[in-house]
Amino acid sequence: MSEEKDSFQIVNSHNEWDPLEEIIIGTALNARIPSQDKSFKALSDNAHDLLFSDIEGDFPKKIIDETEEDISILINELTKLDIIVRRPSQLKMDNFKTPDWSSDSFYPYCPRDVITVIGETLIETPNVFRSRYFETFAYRDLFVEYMKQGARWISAPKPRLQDTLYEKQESQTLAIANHEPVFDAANIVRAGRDIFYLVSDSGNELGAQWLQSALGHNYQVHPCQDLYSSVHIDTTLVLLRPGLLLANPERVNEDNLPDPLKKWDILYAPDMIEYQYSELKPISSPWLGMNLLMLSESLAVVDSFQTPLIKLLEDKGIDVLPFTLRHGRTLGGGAHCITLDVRRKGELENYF
Ligand code: ABU
Repeated sequence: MSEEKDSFQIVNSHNEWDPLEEIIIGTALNARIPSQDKSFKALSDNAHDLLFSDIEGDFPKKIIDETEEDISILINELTKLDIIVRRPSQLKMDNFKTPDWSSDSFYPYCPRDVITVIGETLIETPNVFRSRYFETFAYRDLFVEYMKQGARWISAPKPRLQDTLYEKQESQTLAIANHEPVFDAANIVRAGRDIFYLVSDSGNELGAQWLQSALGHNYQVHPCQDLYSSVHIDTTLVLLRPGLLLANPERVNEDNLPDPLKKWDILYAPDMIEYQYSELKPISSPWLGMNLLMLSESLAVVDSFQTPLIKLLEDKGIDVLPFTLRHGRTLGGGAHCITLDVRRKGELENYF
């Protein structure tokens, strides 16, 4: 066996920008808004610039079909670049129970929310939404396959998600309490040994502590406070390449920027081009337009509607692969959300 073969890892991704080799893209099939998930309501009620869907149950077939059509165009483009694309299985659970509550399921459209890859390890995260409790089942066949080929695969302790987690006290700004670790994987962005973790309605401080304990001394998890209180980090801070980040001007400023990132150059995103393709209320804020996916340090998949952003990136030497995802905001995920990079060419490094 050659040396290169010996060091090959089927799962290997240390940051947001190394050259991409294999990726999972979620599916819109069976997309639905759960009707029994009380946690969904608690987070919606606390959200500021995030609108939650007014529908309950299945999304219209047209939205699902058009989204799968848009995704297949992206798959085609990525395949031309020799990037391997994998898809989850379908998932639909009308009713499931734990000892404490019952719910129906969300949909495996955003692998970025429920799984993270840190180095050679796939981590299933302890998600905040009850309806997403079993969502990683859609990826199980893939993960068994990756594990058989040498990947590490772990899951965070299953949270109980009892009512008390969502009972907001007066002193509390966030929708969730802090008595057990909970976080969505999309609360994280990775820069080698440094992991930035958004403390928000979709990730509490104990979640950051659990992640640090699981990753050990080779990594530093930086809990980011007072940055954005609703869900997920990937419409707030986008790491483009070592030394360069894209920031949401409505949420990020010099004071709340995590300390290590103060040394990097910051591009503030221009105003987003707002669009609403269907008559349905979107789940995501207009800032989903900056939810981009780096294929390498010099190539990004970006929402095709965002022409000012595309120009800004091109001026910085980043080429753009425009991606039209007509119902991205309606279904709640852009290019970063609906993907999970499984393998990038690169090693664990220190960027600070
Ligand atoms: N996962 C991105 C959702 C956050 C937002 O809509 O701003």
